[in-house]
Amino acid sequence: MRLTESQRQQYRRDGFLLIRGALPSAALDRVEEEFLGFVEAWGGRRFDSAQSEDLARFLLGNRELERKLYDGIRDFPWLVEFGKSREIAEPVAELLGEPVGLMGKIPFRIDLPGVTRELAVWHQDYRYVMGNEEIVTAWAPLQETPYVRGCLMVMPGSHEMGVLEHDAMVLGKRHFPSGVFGREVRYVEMQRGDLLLFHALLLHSSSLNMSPTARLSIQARYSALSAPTDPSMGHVIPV
Ligand SMILES: O=C(O)CCC(=O)C(=O)O
Repeated sequence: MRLTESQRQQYRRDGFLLIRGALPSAALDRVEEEFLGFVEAWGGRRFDSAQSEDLARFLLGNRELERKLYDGIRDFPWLVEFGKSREIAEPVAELLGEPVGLMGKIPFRIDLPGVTRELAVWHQDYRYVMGNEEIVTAWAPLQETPYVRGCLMVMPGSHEMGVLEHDAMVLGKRHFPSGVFGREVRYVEMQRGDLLLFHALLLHSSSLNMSPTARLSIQARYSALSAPTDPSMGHVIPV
């Protein structure tokens, strides 16, 4: 799939691009299956769907397992395979206009109902990802993610503000830039299969999962191969 000129312009102007139905169902099924396999192997219970309310309750009651899944899953090769898929890598390469690489550290988020522990408050990825300011994050939910399941929020055009100091702190450990809240905020509701690509300087935030089921998502990051990256983001894998 090639991006249209209007999609490229949108990304340049807004700092993000939502591509509906970009990801094949089979790729998402595979990730979901792997996740449920870990729940079974590490938690001793089999669930047929990651959208089961029983699963959310099971994980809410088992903090240690939730932590183990959160930290353990990011190291697996099937996440790299997912990140290398052409449905993501090709549009990213088009946006950056040159060959790109996938950064080896690929977070897999598990946001359980009502849990604020992992909430990412307003931030620019550059603060954490470093390396270079053109890095693209590909955010892919494993399920429908409307407002009530905690869709991402973005501030269109905020990437034009340059690198911001994240000078304020909340929830004991999260930093955000103060003085940015007069801007337009967009809630990006997504379906399974949709893909959100955004610029490393775009201001964005989690919102709370208020649904009865888990909100699972993958955040793969891509850099131009010619640009510097920070070693903390892992080895850059050409795609
Ligand atoms: O998924 C979320 O809620 C936040 C993700 C995020 O902020 C990021 O990937 O940079």
